[in-house]
Amino acid sequence: MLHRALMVLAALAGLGASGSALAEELPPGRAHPWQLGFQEAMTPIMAQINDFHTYVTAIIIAITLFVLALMVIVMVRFNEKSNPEPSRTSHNTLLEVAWTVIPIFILVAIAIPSFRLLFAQYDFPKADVSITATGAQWYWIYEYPDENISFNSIMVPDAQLKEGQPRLLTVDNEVVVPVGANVVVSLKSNDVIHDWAVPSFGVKLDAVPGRLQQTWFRAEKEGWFYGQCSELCGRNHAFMPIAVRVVSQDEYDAWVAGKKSASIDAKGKLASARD
Ligand SMILES: [Cu+2]
Repeated sequence: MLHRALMVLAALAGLGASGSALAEELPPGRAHPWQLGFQEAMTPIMAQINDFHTYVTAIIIAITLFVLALMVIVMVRFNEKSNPEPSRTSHNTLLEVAWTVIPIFILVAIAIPSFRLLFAQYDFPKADVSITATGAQWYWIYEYPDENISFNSIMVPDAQLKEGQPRLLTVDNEVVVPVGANVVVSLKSNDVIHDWAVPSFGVKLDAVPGRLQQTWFRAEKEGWFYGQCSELCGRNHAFMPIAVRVVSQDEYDAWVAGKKSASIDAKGKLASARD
């Protein structure tokens, strides 16, 4: 029996391995065909979420196998044929203490790392970059209050996608952040509840009208990372993706300078149009 269970586990592990082989075809920061588990962790928080998930899954598997083994023993050894004279035992103090105390230990063993993770998620480091993200129907408005930059981020329709741009995830203006920087994202909403979620960053927080919420991430790899609005917010809920481009500090400074001069240009044009 144990042998068979091990074979099933080995087969599942094989599936996982083939899933990660497929994963290598695409860059990190997005879901892959036939993917099992979470997206690859790009922030320390997501790495911690991954570890916690593996840890709890191991506990669940152990408990499930234990209960399965007990059931099989009962079926084989205590059926009518093999055990015609049932015992009249109704009490076993040691067993009763054990089935009360052992689950308490298991719960404590889950609770401690769970609280540690919860504190890490809400323990904001000093922000290197502050961003305000506002959910709107159906796009995101981003502001960099320290840099005086603001722009809308709208999904690029299929017909306008360029080579290599992922469908339903590409936006016209992506969030740009420097690699290794602590980014604090303040979230609000213009209309209904949206949700700013980037799986590979381990970030998922509701944008609630009339309420300011905050989350943070520190991306440790350069590249493009994607997420989507994760709250059923209306007709175009599925079409308000979140794209984050993580770049080097120099590239980030250049991007900030470019955005600033673009907004000054736009203001200049507006002023001259008024004259
Ligand atoms: Cu939404």
